[in-house]
Amino acid sequence: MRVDAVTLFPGMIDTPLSESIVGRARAEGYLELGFVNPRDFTEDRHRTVDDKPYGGGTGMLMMAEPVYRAVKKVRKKGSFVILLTPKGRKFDQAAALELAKKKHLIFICGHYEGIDERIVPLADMELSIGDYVLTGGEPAAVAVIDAVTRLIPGVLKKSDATVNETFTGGLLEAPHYTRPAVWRGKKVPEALLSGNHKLIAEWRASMAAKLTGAARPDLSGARPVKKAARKAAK
Ligand code: 6GU
Repeated sequence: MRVDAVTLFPGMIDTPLSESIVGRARAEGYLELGFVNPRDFTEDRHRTVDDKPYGGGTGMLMMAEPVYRAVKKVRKKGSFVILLTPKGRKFDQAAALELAKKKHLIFICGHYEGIDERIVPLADMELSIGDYVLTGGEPAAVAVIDAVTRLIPGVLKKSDATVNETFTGGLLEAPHYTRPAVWRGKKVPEALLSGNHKLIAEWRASMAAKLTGAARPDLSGARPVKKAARKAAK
């Protein structure tokens, strides 16, 4: 997959996505990540990318033209353009699965108070990563690119790692344990030590249902639980 980020601060995306699994996916060619800086598409002496909002108000806005030119530079037939904004659709695993099917993603990252509203029609989708305010779209781009990259076939060595996981089935995952079997007096649940695959699968399914009902009753796979039971499970 090819991904281009339109950003004034490419290092905010490039650096965190150079480590660990995504860093390896880039090195191995599963993900080609490029950057295009609106500042390189200005024509004035100061390379101005922002200006004061019409009508007054605090902060600065990114101007439409440098962003438009930056997008135009990388956009091809079949590109899917995503504007990162707290006003967008809430990003979730279903959205990650949708985006993982695309050949080329372009992320437009606003900074300061945002971007001139007239660039909105450039985007195929507006996306937010949650109900809080970031300094810009860059940390959101990192989260979205990370979630999408791990879904590219071949990036995770065990492909069922993305089938059974948290959220894909609308449920949180059952808890995981590794050695030692007893750690500071705390035991690993008996079922997991049994070697009985059917019993283990049943234990995990039951724990996933219980945990989701208690911690995230809003998730699609959750079964309703009484408030008291939710409290007791915490
Ligand atoms: Cl995509 N951008 C900004 N600036 N803040 C956010 C966000 C995006 N998603 C959540 N908060």
